[in-house]
Amino acid sequence: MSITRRTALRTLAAAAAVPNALFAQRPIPRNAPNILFIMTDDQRKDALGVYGNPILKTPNIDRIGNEGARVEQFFVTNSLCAPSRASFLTGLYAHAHGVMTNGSGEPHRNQGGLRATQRTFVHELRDAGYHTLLAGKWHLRSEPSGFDEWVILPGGGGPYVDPPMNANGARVRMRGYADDVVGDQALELLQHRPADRPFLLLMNFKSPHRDWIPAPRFANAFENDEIPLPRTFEDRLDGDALRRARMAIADMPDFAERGVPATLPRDERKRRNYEALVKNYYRTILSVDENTGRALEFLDRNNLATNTLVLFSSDNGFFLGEYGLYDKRLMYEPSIRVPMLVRWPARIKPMVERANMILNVDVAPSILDAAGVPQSTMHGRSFLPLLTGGEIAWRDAFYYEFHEYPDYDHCVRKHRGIRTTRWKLIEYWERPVEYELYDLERDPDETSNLAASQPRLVRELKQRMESLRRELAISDAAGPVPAVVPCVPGRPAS
Ligand SMILES: [Ca+2]
Repeated sequence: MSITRRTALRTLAAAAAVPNALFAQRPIPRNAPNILFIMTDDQRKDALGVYGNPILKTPNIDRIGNEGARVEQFFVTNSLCAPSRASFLTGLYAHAHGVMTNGSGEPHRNQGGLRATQRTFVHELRDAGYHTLLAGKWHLRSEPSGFDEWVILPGGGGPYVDPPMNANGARVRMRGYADDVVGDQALELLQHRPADRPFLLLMNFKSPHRDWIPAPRFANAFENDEIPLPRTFEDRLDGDALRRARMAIADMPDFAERGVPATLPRDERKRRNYEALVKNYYRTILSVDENTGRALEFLDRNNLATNTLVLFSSDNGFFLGEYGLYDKRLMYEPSIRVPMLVRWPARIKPMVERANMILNVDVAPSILDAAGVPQSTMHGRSFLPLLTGGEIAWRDAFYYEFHEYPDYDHCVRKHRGIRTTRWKLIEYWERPVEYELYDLERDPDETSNLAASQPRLVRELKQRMESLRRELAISDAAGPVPAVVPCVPGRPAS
């Protein structure tokens, strides 16, 4: 079926609408804010003007941080699309919500979706009387649940142009550039929402994710800009785990047909791939910025801005040439740090939160806190008090985990770790077991592995990590630690 995206939504919305009152078990709290949660894809923290990017201009997204709060230390607890998105939705770590991997490859084929019984903050808000909406990338193998209306891109995002979508269970094909379609759909959902109840809208962009195809109007942006190299561009990471990982920017095939022939000498290919990657990545983010602006304008035009909580974040970060790498997964800072901008004029004065490590699992409890529907069964906790002037004790360490191995594209071994305000310990826990220890204060680029020279600190941090794992109810299977299985590069990841 090929119909215009507007007609599609109008038609499907009528079929899908279920009287929300049926679900309203609790009264809507007085002054409950509307909630607009904008999720971008693979967008690292510094890929925004408001976080100091010298080349990429993002005036619309910057508004959220300038008119609200800009969080300086926001992390994902698993730097991969589906597990991180499930953590945002549930407030839980991957082992608890069950989405350990993206669900690609044979060992993971039954994973990648939420269980039918798994509650998310969306269910809680709907039960509290919110009108709940979703437009854009979903990437969980389970269908969206808890939404009054939803329209999602296929799989991890689908094609960039004229994307097929699933609207409330019906297949439709839209017209246009994927993130413009996400913008259109989001506005359409907002326009015909019921006026008598607050809304939740998840607006999920996809274009900064591989393959980095920009909208035609941005195809030549940054053409004459010089892209500086990261300090660690020529660094080589050592150890079994990192020798296996296939994330070298020199070897990425993506730009072979876009001006970087595979026949170039490796050093030249590495630099040219880097430049093509960064420019196209930034170009896609221009679409995210423009469509974010359309949503903010909608709030302005309809006098909704004051009592709408707007959040902007990303499911994971991304290497742009650090250690000669692209992609994410690994527990280094460029991969685990993402933006978190929060605007809610009724409650949050413009501020910068620098001190506290805030996590993706904190978002669900924070949104519920803002809506007046607090709960206590999640791993994360509300960070709203940190942004509204409250004094609360906060964590000084957090746990990280990555499970998608073997993944035939990237071959990044399973690992886990602890990050404190100063130290980071990474444990590749299958045999051969490897540790990496970094002093983030003296070595923010994580270039000097101190694990061999500081065995006592490794032991202490490992104990702290174990105690965090106990708090999160994570335990290892009985029996000996398994040896790492081979990862055969080139086998297709679905
Ligand atoms: Ca992602």
